[in-house]
Amino acid sequence: MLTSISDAICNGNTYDIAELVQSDLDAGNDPHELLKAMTDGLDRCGQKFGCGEYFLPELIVAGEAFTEGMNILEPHLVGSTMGQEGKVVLGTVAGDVHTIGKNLVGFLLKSSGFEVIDLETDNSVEKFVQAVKKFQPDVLGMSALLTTTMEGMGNVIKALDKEGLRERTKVIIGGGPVSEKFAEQIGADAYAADAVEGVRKIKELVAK
Ligand code: B1M
Repeated sequence: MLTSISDAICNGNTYDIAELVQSDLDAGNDPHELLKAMTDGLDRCGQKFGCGEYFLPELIVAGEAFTEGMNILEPHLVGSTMGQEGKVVLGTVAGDVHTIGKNLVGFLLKSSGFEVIDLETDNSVEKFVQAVKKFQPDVLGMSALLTTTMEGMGNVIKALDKEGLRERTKVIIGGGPVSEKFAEQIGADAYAADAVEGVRKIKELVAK
């Protein structure tokens, strides 16, 4: 059944995905395994897009199918929402509308007791800086999925520095094209390869 879920995402089957997820949950499958299968489906869709087998419409419906599936799955993944571990401002950088990874990070943070201010997608340097001024988070988290948008992260860090906000705001970055090395280059405090690592590193940053 997990294969069907992965295939439904990869094939952008927005009609059946909710029912498939629900019936797997009813059958007692681990929600985290279902999430893995859904993410695997997206990865395969991305590979097909990368090699020219799929085109933009396929990418769009795969993203929609993932969101439909998450609507059913999310309540089953939630852990404790109690407690205030800290405040995180989260968003994707300018020109980037990939929401799914960022949403997973935000979701796990909330489940771990963090307050999350989600700036959603396509945030300019100015928008990030204004949000840091307004909300005074412990951590700013930025996500980028495109090699053409990742450079925006460095610009945000420079702007925070210029505004005197860098000292009190830790910065973590994530997303497909970025790496530990890139994080070092642009002066971020941390990099995370996935959402679970993201939450762990944010906890470490807040504890420092
Ligand atoms: Co896009 N897309 N896309 N896309 N898309 C990729 C990223 C791509 C790799 C596909 C490919 O070519 N194989 C490619 C990027 C190539 C590159 O730059 N290197 C690509 C492209 C080219 C594009 C367009 C330019 C296509 C076009 O128009 N010609 C276009 C750009 C749009 C824009 O942003 N301006 C585009 C559009 C789209 C859709 C809108 C159709 C759709 C997104 C829908 C949505 O998000 N609501 C989409 C999708 C679905 C994908 C793929 C298939 C899946 C992305 C995803 O959600 N993955 C993707 C291929 C792939 O990644 N395999 C692809 C699942 C998600 C859970 O993983 O986001 O990596 P990810 O997040 C992970 C980690 O990276 C990490 O944790 C998450 C969970 O473990 N993480 C963080 C992420 N952010 C973090 C932040 C943290 C910590 C960890 O701390 C703050």
